[in-house]
Amino acid sequence: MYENPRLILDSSNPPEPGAITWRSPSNIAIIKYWGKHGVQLPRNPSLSLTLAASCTDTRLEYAFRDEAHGGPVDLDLYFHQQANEAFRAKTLAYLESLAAVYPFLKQLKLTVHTGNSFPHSAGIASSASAMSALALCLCSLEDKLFGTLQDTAEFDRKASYLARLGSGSACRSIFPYAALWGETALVPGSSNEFAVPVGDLIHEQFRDFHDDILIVSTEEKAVSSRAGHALMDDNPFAEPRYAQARQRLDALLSAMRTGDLETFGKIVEDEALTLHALMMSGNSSYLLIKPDSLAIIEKVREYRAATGQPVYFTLDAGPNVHLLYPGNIVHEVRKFIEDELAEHCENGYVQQDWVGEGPEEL
Ligand code: 2P0
Repeated sequence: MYENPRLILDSSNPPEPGAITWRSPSNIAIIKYWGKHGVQLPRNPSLSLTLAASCTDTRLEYAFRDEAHGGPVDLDLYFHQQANEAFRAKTLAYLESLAAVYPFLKQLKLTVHTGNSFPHSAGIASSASAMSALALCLCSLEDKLFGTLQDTAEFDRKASYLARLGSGSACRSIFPYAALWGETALVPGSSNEFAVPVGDLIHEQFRDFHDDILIVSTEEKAVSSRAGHALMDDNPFAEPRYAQARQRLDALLSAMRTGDLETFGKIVEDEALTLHALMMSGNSSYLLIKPDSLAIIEKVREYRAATGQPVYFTLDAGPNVHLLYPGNIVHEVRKFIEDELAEHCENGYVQQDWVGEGPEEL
């Protein structure tokens, strides 16, 4: 949708070298994206809370190179100050895939310095924060070189679009508090191509919300998200699942609008278990949750039954458990985590996070 106009630099008037840096957070899906077609086009709409502490900082340096722009993108990449060939190859493939949108990338020498706020290999998904940070750098670069993204809403939309091309869930990280990705009549302006902000559609208590991530295992997953999405293509429950996600989105938006925590919590947990049930019921079946994930889930439900506190679990495509709860009970919940849940985490590790205001340019 952004192929035209093709943005090309005038080699008789080359730009000065420069650099751009963005910090962008991860996000946690409440309604899950699971199943896609084309280039990261979702089978159902998803809705996420934008996090604050789990983020990626990316600095993009650029300089004009006076060469024909038909060759490969010229890229160096450093992850935590070290040249990283695996990330370079991944980023290069992404930048090459953008050539139709951004032919000018081939006219530049690019150097990326990137790093995460959380320990590498902590089992925390980094593709959402990493791809959104890079997409934001690319939009700032476009605006610096061509002045074409002066409008903030248009800037964010394009950043979300570019992030989506790198990793579907990354498109939701662009916006403060909460984002919705996928076309639905429930939210005017929603699209399969990019996410839209929905922070204004939710009760203020969801802006002061915590997500403590209980790291059950840091081992690499047996089945990647890419392969997991692909397995949805012939999952016998795929169609009812996509319909269910739409119904749940409707109920979730109402609950989040009015601040109905109980309904919110029920949908959060049902979505988490459905996601993993889909993994268990595909062809081939697989399991990503571990005994400690289940032990935590059971303890959370027991704690809620005993105390009445609104603490809910969700899961990403992995064994780690996210605990979602409002800010006014942070002290009680942190004590519960310390006393009862940390023992189920690898080296007792818990990444504390909360709902945040979205990316910032540094
Ligand atoms: C989500 N997940 O909505 C769902 C729920 C994980 C569980 O999107 O292939 O890394 O890059 O589009 O976004 C993880 O998959 O997949 C994911 P690609 P992505 O957050």
